[in-house]
Amino acid sequence: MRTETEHTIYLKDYTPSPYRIVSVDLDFRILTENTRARAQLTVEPRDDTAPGTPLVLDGDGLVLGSIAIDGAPLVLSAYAANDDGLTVFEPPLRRFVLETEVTLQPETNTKLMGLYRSSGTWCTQCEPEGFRRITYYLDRPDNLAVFKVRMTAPLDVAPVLLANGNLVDKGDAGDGMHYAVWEDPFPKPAYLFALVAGDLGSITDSFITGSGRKVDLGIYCTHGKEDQCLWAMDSLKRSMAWDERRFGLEYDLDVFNIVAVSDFNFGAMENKGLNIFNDKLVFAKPDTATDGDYDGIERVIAHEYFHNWTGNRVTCRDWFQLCLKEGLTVYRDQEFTSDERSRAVKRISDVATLRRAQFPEDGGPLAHPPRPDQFREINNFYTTTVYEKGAEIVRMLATLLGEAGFRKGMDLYFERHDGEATTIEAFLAAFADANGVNLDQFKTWYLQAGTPKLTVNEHYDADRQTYTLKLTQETQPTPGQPNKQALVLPIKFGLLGPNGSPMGWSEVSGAEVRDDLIVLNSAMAEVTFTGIANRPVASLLRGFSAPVVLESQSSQQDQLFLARHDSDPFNRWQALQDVGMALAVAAVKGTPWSDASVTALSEALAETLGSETLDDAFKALALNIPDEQSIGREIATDIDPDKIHAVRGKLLHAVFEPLAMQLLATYNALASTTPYAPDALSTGRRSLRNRMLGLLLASEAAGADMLAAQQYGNATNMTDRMAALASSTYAGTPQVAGMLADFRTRFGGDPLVLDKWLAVTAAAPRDGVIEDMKAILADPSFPKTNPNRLRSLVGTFAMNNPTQFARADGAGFRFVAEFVTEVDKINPQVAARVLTGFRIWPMLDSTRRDAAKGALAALQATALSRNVADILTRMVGG
Ligand code: 0A1
Ligand code: ZN
Repeated sequence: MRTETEHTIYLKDYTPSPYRIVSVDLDFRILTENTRARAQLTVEPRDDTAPGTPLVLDGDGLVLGSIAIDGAPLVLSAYAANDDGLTVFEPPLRRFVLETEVTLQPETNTKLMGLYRSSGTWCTQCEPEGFRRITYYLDRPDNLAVFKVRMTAPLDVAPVLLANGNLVDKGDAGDGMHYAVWEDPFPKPAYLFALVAGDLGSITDSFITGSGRKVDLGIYCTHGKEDQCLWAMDSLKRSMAWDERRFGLEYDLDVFNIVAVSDFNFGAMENKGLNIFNDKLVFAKPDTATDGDYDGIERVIAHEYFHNWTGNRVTCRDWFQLCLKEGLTVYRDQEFTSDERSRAVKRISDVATLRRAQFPEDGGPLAHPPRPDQFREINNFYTTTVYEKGAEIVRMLATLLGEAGFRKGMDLYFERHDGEATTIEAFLAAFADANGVNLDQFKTWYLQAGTPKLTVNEHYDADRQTYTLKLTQETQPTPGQPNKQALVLPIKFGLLGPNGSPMGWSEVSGAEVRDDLIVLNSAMAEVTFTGIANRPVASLLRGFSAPVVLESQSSQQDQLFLARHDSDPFNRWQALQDVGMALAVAAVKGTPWSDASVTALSEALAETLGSETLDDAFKALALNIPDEQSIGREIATDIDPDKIHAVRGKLLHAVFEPLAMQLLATYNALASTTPYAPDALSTGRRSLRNRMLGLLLASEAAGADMLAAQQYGNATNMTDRMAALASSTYAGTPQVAGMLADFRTRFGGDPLVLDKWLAVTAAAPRDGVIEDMKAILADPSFPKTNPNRLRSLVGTFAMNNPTQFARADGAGFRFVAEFVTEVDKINPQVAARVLTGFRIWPMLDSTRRDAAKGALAALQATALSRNVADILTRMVGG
């Protein structure tokens, strides 16, 4: 494999830089043909820096124009500049100002890192290593500096000039140019730098902080989209209020701006005072955005805003500590949504996401600890393990310490580390010290990869009136970690008596048990409860209190008992999923289900649907059978996706056909007459109604296809329209082709809605989908530089179309591999991300495994970016 530079970076090699940059003065002259960036860096040696120690600055693809120290140009022999950076051989051993000038080509920057142009707007992305594509710098998060930015640009194409912090000056610069000067008083690492220059519309608002300061809020976007930014603004204001209420954290600058751009590698970025967003996470109006889009916007606006404290005020010492800011901030945004909407529903959907995305990562070739100790390409570590598993770890901490104890830890963390770049160790120390507890063993969660399996065996002794739970934990080896240690598992639980009500006990022994919490910190423990008059049914891992795979011997009868009676909504949902899963897995493995077991599940689901106490959103989640990928993961070896698809289809049919009348009645009863609103109640109502539609289609109820087509045609909002389209596509109804064609004409002009069309097209489980995608990609008008378009089509295919991606003839694998080769030359981050879809290959049957390996081998034979080469090497081993 021919790759760019081969190098691995190790956590153990971390050393502070011998020089610090304490302040930065940047001067950008932005022109349509190129941009000139002049930097004046105030540099200081450390106290212990030896004379003659060179100053080594990062740079990526920069062309140096001029260089001077304290105003005096450097002679050629005093420095060396190459593609990786700039070295000044013998800088002065005192504070000095290094001045450099480079010329940038944002127009041709398709990697979307550093300064680039998106639909005419100049914008930046610097996390993690993009600032070095703007100027020579100590591009590492532990160098905190204050930034002052001057931008000069043509007034006609860039009337709006934004950067971090506060606007301190602006004016005319002659010749049709104007300028603005922004100053950020908070020292920050370079990855939080941002600037935007363009012709943008905006909406403005303000927020009064708890201490009475007024903050000006602005959301900037393409002209004409202003009315689609209102939900984002509303979400922002609620986030600001929530962080004060829940964590006592106030916003610190006088301005908070958000800019929506069309070309962006991720979701959004928390640059200090100037968040830059992928426009799909800003724009919403009822006829083009779904409830899911509204949720996503609220969540990500909150997430980036919360970073102001967890990430910006307290940042990371090095990129190995990424989950210090990401896991914690995801936990905070999850809590925000839980407080704003339904806690149970949020928890269920987060766990579903964790299982769908993180568990396969943790159980496959790309597994890594939440805090890795080595990497070749840091961009490949913005993973669901760092984000979502990182959040689970913080959640466990909160469970173990209780809400008050957790808050004490957070307060101490900010008290100790505000204004610093720090580590996971320091984070944990704050919680340990604030609560007087030892978290040494708990820390293993950050260091160890893999999803632990928690096995539970129960025994009831009627004579002694004791009930014993034998708990065993085990984590399988992962790449580079053959031996695993026991973790601290907080297991929330309850015992249910024969009538479904909670059961108490007189004593408990065998492990640390506090009220409704068992803390398992060894490989095995036997927890015995005494004074138990009848055999209880245990509800374990309530609220999914630890990110593990729970394996218990519980019978279908016990599970359905929990589904009816558990006071924990998460476990009620889980119990129903477990029953469906057991039937599906057994059938795939050759043991068909019995009529009785299917009937029992149908009845429990009917009861759930008819409940007067459960809410619609919960019911929508409960009325389902695990998806094809979940069933595949449960089976884990020699997977045949076609078989799973077929079995699941039959199971849905068997379980839901008897309920057809109830499904239809519910569907009709939930029809809405009020205008669209994105609140939790209306969203829940729509999701239940659309689930009914999906289930009617899946059970092949007479006329369901027509009903879906009707809903598609008459929908007054995108949620209902998309739901009808997506379930019809999945079911392959006769009307699908017409619906897809209609959608394309209706919405083809709106790129974000076109993404929905691309995604449903790519997810269709039918032959011919690959040819269709090839035709779409071959169309010269398809924008191959836009990450949203590429991900909607090929990303969806690789992640969400298991039968066609993992085709036995290898056509799906080859298609994705060829796409990766091509897109890698344009945007390596997007290419690498799509490639991770292959991580399922070791679980497939041998024909498909060989086909996948063949496609990966062909890819390996080509010249690849470091991003793709890194994923590929880890994927195939080597
Ligand atoms: N810190 C951002 C994630 C992010 C990472 C890299 C990016 O560009 C390559 C952009 C955004 C977040 O957590 O939202
Ligand atoms: Zn983040």
